[in-house]
Amino acid sequence: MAGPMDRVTIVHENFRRRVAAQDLPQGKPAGGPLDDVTAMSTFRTACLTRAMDRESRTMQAAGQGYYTIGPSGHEGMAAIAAALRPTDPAFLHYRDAAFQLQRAEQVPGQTAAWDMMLSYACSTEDPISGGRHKVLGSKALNIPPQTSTIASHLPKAVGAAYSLGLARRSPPEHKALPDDAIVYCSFGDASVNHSTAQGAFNTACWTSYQSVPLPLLFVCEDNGIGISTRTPRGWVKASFEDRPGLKYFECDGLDIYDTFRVAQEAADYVRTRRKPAFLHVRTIRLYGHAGADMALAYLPREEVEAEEAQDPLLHMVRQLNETEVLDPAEALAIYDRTAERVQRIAAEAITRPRLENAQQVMASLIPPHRECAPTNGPDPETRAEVFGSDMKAMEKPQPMGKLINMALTDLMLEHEEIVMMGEDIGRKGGNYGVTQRLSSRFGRARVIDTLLDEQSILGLAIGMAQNGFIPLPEIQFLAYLHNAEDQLRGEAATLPFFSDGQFTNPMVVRISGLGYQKGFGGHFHNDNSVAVLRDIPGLILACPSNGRDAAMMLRECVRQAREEQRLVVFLEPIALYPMRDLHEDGDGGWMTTYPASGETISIGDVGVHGEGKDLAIITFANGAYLSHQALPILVEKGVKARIIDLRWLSPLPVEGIVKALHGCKAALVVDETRRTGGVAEALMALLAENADLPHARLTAEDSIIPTGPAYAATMPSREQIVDAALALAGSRK
Ligand SMILES: Cc1ncc(C[n+]2csc(CCOP(=O)(O)OP(=O)(O)O)c2C)c(N)n1
Ligand SMILES: [Mg+2]
Repeated sequence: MAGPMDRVTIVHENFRRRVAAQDLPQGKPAGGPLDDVTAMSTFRTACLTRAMDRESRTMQAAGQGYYTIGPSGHEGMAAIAAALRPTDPAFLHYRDAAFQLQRAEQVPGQTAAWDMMLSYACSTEDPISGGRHKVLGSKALNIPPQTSTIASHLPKAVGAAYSLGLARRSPPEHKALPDDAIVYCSFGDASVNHSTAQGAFNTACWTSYQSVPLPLLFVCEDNGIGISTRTPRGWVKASFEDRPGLKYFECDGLDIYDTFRVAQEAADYVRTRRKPAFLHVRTIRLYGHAGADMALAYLPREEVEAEEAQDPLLHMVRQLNETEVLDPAEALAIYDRTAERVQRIAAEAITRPRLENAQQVMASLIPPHRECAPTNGPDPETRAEVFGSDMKAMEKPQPMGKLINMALTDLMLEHEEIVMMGEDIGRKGGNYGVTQRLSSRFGRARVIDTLLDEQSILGLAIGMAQNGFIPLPEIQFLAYLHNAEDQLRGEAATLPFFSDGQFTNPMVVRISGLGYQKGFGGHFHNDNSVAVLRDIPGLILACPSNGRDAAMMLRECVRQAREEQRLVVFLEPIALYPMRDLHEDGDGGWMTTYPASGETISIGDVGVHGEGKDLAIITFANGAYLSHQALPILVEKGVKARIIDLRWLSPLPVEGIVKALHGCKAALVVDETRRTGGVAEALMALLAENADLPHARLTAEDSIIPTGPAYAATMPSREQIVDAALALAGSRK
């Protein structure tokens, strides 16, 4: 059976033989606005792209390259790059090497082939990922690297396009994109079916339907197949030619004249109308899907050969001959010389250093610090005006929901680049009133009521962050994060990693979550699992237990996003939003006062309450509240305990915990998340490794939260805390 290498050789030999014999495929005559110089340059890029792809397979066979998913058959994308500006941010399909190489022609001083080859070789000198992955991408070319998770880059492309309108009116300090840019976003034909892609198309349409500017060019590279599954003939066109708010264009990607002409029209439409468009490009796929994939295993030989006969490079040779830009003999010479040059580049690239250890790999998990202009906050009059009657409320103890609202108000006053987005956060002020009045205080452009789609909310945030805004997206309930968590996990958290810290998307995601809501909701509103957030490298997970802490922690979270470019999740315990009392009705024991401006709680700072030495209760959120209730009961029983409120669930504040344990005889972990995968697992390991004292844990059951009277039955209660504390410390007295 023919192997993948064989098809590469066959396509190569076909090209040489057919050009030499002037046996070129039929097609529409060349015509349109593509000038001779650009046509020539497009052909050179196509030859370069093809040679790079061929070489990458040779490298892989020799153990010097590690991943091949090729651009062959998609070389016509070079003509699209030529129709755009290099300052138009491009979120690229993995087959778009031709686009990137052509864009490099528009920017002086680029060494794109060398750079890309270093990425194939996974060299530390690869200027985009530092050798971490074979990704397309370039800071100078405005191409942020993308993951291979198909369709996952579409929501942020929508976000980046949305950011342009806002940045025009209110430019953020770290604005990255010019006002007249359009956002480019490409993907395959099978990818359009992904719910993430469909969500992004829908959000783009929903936005443009309301005449909100959204200069975004979606480009579908339709090679008719996704790995081995055929896209039904006509499906892409039938699905997209008639969507509200989305203008449809189509072109033949085998014909660079047609492609350039239509791409120019489409780009012009998007740029002048500030509306999204969908450009449907016909391509073919050569050499199967990727590396080891053999198309002959699932496609009839005649089909594979029929596609190969339509090699876009052959079409280019025919067209350039027709327009008398280049005769076939010269074309062949360019093709051969390019292949030789690429071989020389590859021979050099594989000698360059590669990543060797964990430290090197991990160096870009945390983005670099960025300098920010100092802000002194608003002047007192403006502040008083914006806060209104809340200025008085500020002097008295308040429940947590109210203090978060005040902190958000102050932060938005101080940093104009903060933008909030979420379901019902604006007019309604959030399901629990936490964002009340923010919309009237700061306007609907900064407190965005989004459509109902969590992927779009996070995508909007990521795209806006890439243009210098500091987004504070809200996920209404923790249970609803999960349909969109890849936007944090696979996208936001990986961007600095795969770009060696050159592209970042700092933000603070606010999520209402955890359990204990009396009489409301069951699981969907009381999700008590944070495992999916805790193991995301580089992500900071904050979780306050009271209003004063919440306000100070939120300030630190925004600082972390703004100055350290970090991805932060701020988990707000819903049940504690309205909590006023601690021990008995009317005692107001869980209300706190608003901290003065400038007071913050740094990452890693734990809260320590009490000085008891018999026992330390290590806990957070509702667990902290219940443990505070347990304290006097324990005192009655002769056990003096202290509470260590974690505040930061990831990374865990190891040093802070160890220090706070000083002098304690035992430690009880009280964890309202599930026993399996819950925070307590990590805390028990932490105690075993770092503290020489008896320890035990009380956790939630491995259950889903019910609604009704048993709403808290699966989670730690005050009584259970008392019992567990006595069992651990009481026996030791
Ligand atoms: C979310 C996700 N699911 C599955 C895959 C595996 N996968 C990689 S490429 C691909 C097919 C994509 O086909 P298409 O969109 O037509 O792009 P093409 O490769 O044909 O250019 C699949 C299923 C993936 N990368 N991401
Ligand atoms: Mg396809």
